[in-house]
Amino acid sequence: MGVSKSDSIIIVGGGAFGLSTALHLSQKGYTNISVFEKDNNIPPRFSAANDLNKIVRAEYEDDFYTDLTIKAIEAWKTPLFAPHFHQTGFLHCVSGDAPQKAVDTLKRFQASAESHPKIQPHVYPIQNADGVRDACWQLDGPILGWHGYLNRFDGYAHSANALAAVYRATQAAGVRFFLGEQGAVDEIVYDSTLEGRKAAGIRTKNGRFHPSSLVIVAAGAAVGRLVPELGRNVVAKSWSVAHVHLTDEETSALRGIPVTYARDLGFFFEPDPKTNLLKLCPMGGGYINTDPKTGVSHAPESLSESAFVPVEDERQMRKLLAHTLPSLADRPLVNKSLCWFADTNDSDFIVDYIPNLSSSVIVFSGDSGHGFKMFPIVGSFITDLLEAPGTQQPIARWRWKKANGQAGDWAGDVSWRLGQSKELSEILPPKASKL
Ligand code: FSA
Repeated sequence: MGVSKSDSIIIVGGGAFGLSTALHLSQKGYTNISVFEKDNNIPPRFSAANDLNKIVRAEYEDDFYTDLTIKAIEAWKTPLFAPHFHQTGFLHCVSGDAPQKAVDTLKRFQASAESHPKIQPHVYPIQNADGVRDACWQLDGPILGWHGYLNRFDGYAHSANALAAVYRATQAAGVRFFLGEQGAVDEIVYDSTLEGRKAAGIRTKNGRFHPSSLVIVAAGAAVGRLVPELGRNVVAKSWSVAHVHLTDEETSALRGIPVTYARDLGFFFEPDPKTNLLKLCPMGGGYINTDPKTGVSHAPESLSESAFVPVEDERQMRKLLAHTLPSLADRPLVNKSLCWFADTNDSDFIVDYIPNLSSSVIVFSGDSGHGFKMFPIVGSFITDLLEAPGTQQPIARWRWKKANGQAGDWAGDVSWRLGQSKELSEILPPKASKL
């Protein structure tokens, strides 16, 4: 049982989970790896990680993910990843208007950071606006009622550049890449033999069949189309992203600021020195795109449908700037988009074989908006699964779950989010579909 080092392994998806899997498989000596990606470029435009940056926050309400992130941060400091990791700190607060839920969540994160021996020495409690200014003098707004903590152990990663680096490294290691028309996977092809049903390989949209011993589906928010068995266990969900375009001087003045987050408003990052873009995200319950026929949410096929942010999110991002960097609060917001993730109701990843297919298909999904920080190590979850005794994922929380009937709106129940999910159709501006 199990794949041998020379068996053909197909990875569907050239985003964060797919590329990291290719890297870890090749490092473990697997020699016959192919990545299929529907975009004609890596980083793919469909990948949530094709982005300027993502928060790398170690402290969780749950030590399991805290410990994993500490491992990931160690790996972020190694030569392949270090150029893309910026340990600027994480200023984690609530504003004076925050609802109790946000305050309670902040307290749990702070308690986690302050109780972990590796993180605690880097944590500085912040009582008020003066404390925020002490932590980051550039924040010259009123910072009304802000309190929380600064964690210097955390920071952010330049996610698009990190993907590009791993793409180059895996190509150099002999991983084959099928991109664009060659790489758009239409279906997993199954064979029924005397021993049972089993994947024989994949078929691309241009009609070509590629045989393989193992198919790993790392297709992010698009997983549901290839693996309908998941039902509503993975919900394609999106959050707004926008940027302010700064001058060279403004970028330089903001160099080194921590990732700044008021849990009730949203967050922003140090501006990128190459593009002078400062990325902003509002807090919210996210947006889903439920197919009325199946009840399952998928990311829209066309990128233009996601090339906007709802007005209320724009208002909230401006409020965040008015609190912190008021000179930017009325600037144009550029490169607006909805960033699609694969969400699960417990925010746990799914790293497991699809049952009853003789261990021939693995689903690797459910990033739930906190997967990218694990990029340097996330592919090792697959090599660990391949090497685990038997065919069951030893980590219970990452196992395949029976498809349940739960709708996609559990945002209100997830402790680290505020607000309910809305349907994309409710927020779509009339012109977006014509872009
Ligand atoms: O692990 C992290 O701190 C990243 S959270 C970023 C975020 O935008 C969430 O704020 C949001 O609620 C959703 O989960 C998507 O990811």
